[in-house]
Amino acid sequence: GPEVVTCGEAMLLMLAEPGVPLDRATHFRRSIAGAEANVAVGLARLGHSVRWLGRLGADAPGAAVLGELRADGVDVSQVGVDEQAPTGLLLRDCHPSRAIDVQYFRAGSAASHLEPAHIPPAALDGARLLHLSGITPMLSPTAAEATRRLIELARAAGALVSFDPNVRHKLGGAAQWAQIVGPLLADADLLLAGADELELLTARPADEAAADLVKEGARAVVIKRADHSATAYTGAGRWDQSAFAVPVVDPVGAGDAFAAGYLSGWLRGLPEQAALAEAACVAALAIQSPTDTAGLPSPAVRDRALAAYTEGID
Ligand code: KDG
Repeated sequence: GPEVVTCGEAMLLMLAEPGVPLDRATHFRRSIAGAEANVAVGLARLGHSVRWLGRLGADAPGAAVLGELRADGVDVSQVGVDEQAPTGLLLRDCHPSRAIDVQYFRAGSAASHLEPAHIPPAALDGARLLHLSGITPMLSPTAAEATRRLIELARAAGALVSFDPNVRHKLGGAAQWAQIVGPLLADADLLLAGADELELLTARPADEAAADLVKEGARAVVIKRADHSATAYTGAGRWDQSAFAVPVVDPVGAGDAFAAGYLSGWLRGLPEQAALAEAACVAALAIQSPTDTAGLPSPAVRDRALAAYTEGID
C-alpha cells in the first residue's frame, strides 16, 4: 500500500487570472482544490506514494479532478463515484495583498455524502501516515463519522495521524468548529495548526495548548503564526522557523504546501528544524504560482530553493 493516505473533498477550481477581481474576471484557469488533495499532490511531487480517498460526482468536473490527481501519480484507485450528487466547485481570484474572493458550490456535493461504509476496510493497510483536515468532519455528520472510521483504521494499521484543522468559516460558526473538530485534536500524532485555529478549538493560548497536546501524547504540534513563521513543539523541545520572503502571486494553498513539506521531512526522518525549513520552503514556492498546486515542487526544485533561501543564513 501507499506510504500516506489522505481523505477529503476535492473540488474543481476555476481561478481568475492573477490580480483580476472575481466579478470582473473573464479568463479562468482550471485546476483542483481541496486541502487534502493539495497535500496529496504536494507529497506525490516530493516523491512519496500517496492515496487520496474521497467521493466525486459522475460528471466532467469529477473526471477533471481525477485526471489531475492521476497525472501527479496520486493513487485514486479507491475513489468513489456518486451517481446522484455533483462534484464540488470553487471559484476564486488571487491577489498578493487583498482578501481573496472565494465562492464555493459544494453544498450537497458528492464529498458531503461520504459515510463510513465508503471507506474500504483495507484503505490504510501498509500506510505510515493518515493525513486529515477539519474540513471533512464539517461537511456533514456522515463525513464526520467517516473521519472517525479513518482514524480507527489508521490506529489498527499502525499508521500515525496528521491533522490540519483548516478552519473555514464558510463551513460553520466558531462554536460548531470547536464542538466538531476540537475533540479530533487529541487524535493527532502530528498537528499542524494556525495559532488562531488552536485558540478557537481549545479556548486556550496556542503555545500552551500545543505544549499540553505534546504532554498528552502528540509527537509534534506545529503552530503557524500570522506572520507566517512557525513553531514546533515535540517531546524534545521547541523549534522556530521564520517564513522565507518571496513575491506572492497566490497565497491560497500555503498551508497545504507547508503540510506537504513538513510531512515529507517527517517521513524521511529529518530533524525537526530541517523538516520545518522544508515546510517553509515548499510553502514559499507554492505562493509564487497561481492555483493551490501549480507551484508544488519536485525534490530537486525544493532543494535548490532551500539552498537559495537559506544562503547566508545560519
Ligand atoms: O487549503 C486550500 C483550500 O482552502 C482550498 O483548496 C479549498 O479545501 C478547500 C476549502 O474547503 O476551503
